[in-house]
Amino acid sequence: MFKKVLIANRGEIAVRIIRACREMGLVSVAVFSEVDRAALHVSQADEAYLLGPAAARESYLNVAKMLDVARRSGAQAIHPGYGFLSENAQFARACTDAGIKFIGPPASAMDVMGSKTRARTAMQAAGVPMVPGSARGLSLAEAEELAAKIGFPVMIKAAAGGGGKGMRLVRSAGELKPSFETARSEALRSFNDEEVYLEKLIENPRHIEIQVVGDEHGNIVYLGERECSVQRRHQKVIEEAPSAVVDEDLRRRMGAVAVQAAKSAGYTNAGTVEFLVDAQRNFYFLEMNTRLQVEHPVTELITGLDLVHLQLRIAAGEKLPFKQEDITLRGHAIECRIYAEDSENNFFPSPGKITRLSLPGGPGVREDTGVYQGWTVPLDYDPMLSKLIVHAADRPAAIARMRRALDEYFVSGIKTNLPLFRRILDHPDFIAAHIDTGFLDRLLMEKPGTPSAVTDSDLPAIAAVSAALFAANAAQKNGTNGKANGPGKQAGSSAWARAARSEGVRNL
Ligand code: MV4
Repeated sequence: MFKKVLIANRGEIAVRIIRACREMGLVSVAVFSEVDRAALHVSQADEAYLLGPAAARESYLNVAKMLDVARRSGAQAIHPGYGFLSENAQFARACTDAGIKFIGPPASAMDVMGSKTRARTAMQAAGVPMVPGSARGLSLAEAEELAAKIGFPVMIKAAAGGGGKGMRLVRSAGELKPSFETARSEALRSFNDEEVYLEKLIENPRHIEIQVVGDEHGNIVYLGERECSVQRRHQKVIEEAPSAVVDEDLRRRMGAVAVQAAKSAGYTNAGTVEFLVDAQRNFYFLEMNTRLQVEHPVTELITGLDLVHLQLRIAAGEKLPFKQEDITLRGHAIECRIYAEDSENNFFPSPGKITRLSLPGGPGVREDTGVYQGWTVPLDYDPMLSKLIVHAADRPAAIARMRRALDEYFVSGIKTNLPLFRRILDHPDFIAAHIDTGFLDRLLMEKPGTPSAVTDSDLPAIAAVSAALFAANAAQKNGTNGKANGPGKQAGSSAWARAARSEGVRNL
């Protein structure tokens, strides 16, 4: 085992990896940009080195500077976290060339999965079920011919894309040419690679992914699935494990396919195979993420495993300490990604100083945070502040626990998307697990009580409802609702009320 690990990242994931290093007796080396001098990960690590200015190109994305810190600090391994350099095969190669262990898959596996067409070609050869479409890049004429064959609607996707970038939905033959041309030029502009390919559209799919982990001795195991359908603009908002639509049989089949996909790419370490799942529960390979993912904690909670410990052990050459049949899933876990975005105002970014921060705790609550009270959130990076994760016996209990934890969560100074989670967790479709990738957009279209929808003729009804609510609330406060533990108990103790109390406001 190496003794010193450089964490080439910032924020909550850097803190997460530093914690694993500490638990394993490894010395952790943090890196930081000029705006991150006072960041949490810097104070938590054993050592910290300045990379350069805030701009990621001059700091967290700078290969030469990162390797220079590795050399100066004497780190024998680099954990890239997620984002930044984590899926950069050239960086992985540069680490290897410099005699430093890259904690992740081999660069060759990153190359295969980094190109969606290379991945599709490899997965097709391995017999992995895929969305009907082309395995390689197409000309316009080829795209027109294929679309006519598989039928509209289709998706045009950039080979170098992923995560929703460089994608075009084409509903009919007439739209194909202009969409193809915009997709191509967008791909060229964004990825410096104009290769595009075509797939049949899967309408309103679920996004379900399988966690895999493989050692460097040929053993690969799947660790169940994560349901990641609750997303907005390709940014995940809530993830959970297990998925309500995946039964044991489907899990075994998706798991076997994910292991097959990983094996055929020569994959090692932790990775995720993403699938689209349609309403009939058919599943299709989408892409493979060659990194530790943001949402890995939900898998950790239901498997009882520590994925970062495993990553470090695998990178050090150890064998997986378990076999597939040793993996059992226990209970249900949900993660909410807390962003510095005002969900009540078009998700407007809200950087600034966190003047008050009170985090939830108690049974089954985990909070992976990269911030602290007094920290000024810079606007230079991703706006995710922390992840709130809960674990409970089953899905309803996990939802109840998450609602309770959200009630305990208090942030001031910046706006966050915390109010959105209360809406999601109270939504009948979420409660019934009727979620697909369109769920959150649909929820955001619903505007209960929009003032513009109110007319004068509604006023008497509004007055009547208000009076009824007032009376019911007063009855609950007086304990006359007959319930010792009903929702009325919460009425006097919202996070806002607690904040006001702690600031000396009386009678709340
Ligand atoms: C699709 C699709 C439907 N049909 N491909 C979006 C991200 C990128 N990785 C792939 N994406 C999609 N590909 C076919 N053939 C729908 C999506 C999609 C989506 C996928 C996963 C999670 C959220 C999504 C939101 C919108 C669209």
